[in-house]
Amino acid sequence: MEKMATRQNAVINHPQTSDSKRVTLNYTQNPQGDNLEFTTKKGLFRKIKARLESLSKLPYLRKDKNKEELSEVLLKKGVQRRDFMKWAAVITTSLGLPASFAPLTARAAELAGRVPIIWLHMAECTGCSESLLRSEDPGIDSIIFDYVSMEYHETIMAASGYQAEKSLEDAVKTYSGRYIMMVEGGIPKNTEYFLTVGAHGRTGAEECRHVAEHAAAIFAIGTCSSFGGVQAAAPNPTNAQPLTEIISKRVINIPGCPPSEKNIVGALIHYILFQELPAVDAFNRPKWAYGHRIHDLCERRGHFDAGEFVQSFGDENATKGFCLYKVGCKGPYTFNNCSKLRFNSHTNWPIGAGHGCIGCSEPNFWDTMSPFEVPLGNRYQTAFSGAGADRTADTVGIVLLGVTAIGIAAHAALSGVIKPK
Ligand code: FSX
Ligand code: SF4
Ligand code: F3S
Repeated sequence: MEKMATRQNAVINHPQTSDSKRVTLNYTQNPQGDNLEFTTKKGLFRKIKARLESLSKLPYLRKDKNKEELSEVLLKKGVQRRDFMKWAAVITTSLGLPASFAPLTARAAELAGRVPIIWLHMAECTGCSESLLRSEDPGIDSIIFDYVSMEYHETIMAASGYQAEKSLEDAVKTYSGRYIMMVEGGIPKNTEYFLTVGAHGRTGAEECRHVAEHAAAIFAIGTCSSFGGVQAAAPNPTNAQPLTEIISKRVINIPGCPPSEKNIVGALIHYILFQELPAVDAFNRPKWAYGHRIHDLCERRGHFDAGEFVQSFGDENATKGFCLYKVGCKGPYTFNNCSKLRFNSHTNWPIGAGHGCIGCSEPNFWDTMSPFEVPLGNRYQTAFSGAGADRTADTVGIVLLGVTAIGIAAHAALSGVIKPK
């Protein structure tokens, strides 16, 4: 806890843009959990460039595809270089890097075919994979994910049964110590009856432990592997657990049900750029993606502050785009970047579409945030045992947050009286 506090207190500055100043990357840490510091912005730029150059000397790994460069693949899909660079600029700023680093981000994406990934499926709906692999009108994120060296992924691989097990073993052996492990889904613990995988019926937990042992970095993709997810909701009949309860190595959580494709690809790009894990919040979520509250960057926030609320779905206030708090929006208790990055090629996001945030990137949201179309309001203290999900990425101000939550409830209740429907 003390370590966590020290780490978080040290995270203050955004990267400096002046070349003469030290650069503290508040979104990147070394394996010991210290924030990375560089003498200058140029020094950081050079370091990343050198890393990418050495990565470029490694062989391109994909055996099943011809050795096209990413630029060619993008062009074939109708993506112009200019659009690719725009994408790189968005990812660069999302990662908390200076805008001038966009060419490095683009280069990292081009080198993604040299980084082996093993993706395991546990108990889930495959929505996380879907988030990336949508076949209709794939965005740049999807194309890049199609371009990486995915050595094992049950949804998209041709092999099955013994052959699939062999593929997994081959990948673990060949890329031991080098591959990125991505896990989707909750994992039943201490049971041999739920979630057995493959021809030999290995349990999901056994498979995770085995693959984690030789992984260079481990990402829990989605709320299920980050926090247990829907199958861990009460009464959790299969004793589904997050990945952190199954393995002892450090896990970076990329929650969301499903997580946005930008957060998944961003996690990969961050790792390629730094070969370090990102700075995380109290729930092991990268701060670059989960450092802001939905409520604070919401396009309807002005209506919340003005006390203008949708009272029921389909009412006149809904047509005016008023705040969704009273129809259950959990944006005040949820940390994610959906309002900025949006979904479906940046077209929209849940609140934009007219439904409140259901808190899908928060731990145990199925239990703590439901019923989804009813405000937490006074249930807040009981729902979170007074601990408060409404914490910032850096601090857990229980008292302050309790007041905030009550303030929200009171504000909403009062404005309902004062403002005409
Ligand atoms: Fe589904 Fe993934 Fe939700 Fe879980 O996403 S979208 S149930 S987070 O593990 O497939
Ligand atoms: Fe946006 Fe929800 Fe906050 Fe209203 S309560 S401002 S809809 S996040
Ligand atoms: Fe999930 Fe809320 Fe975003 S429901 S997708 S965190 S708006």
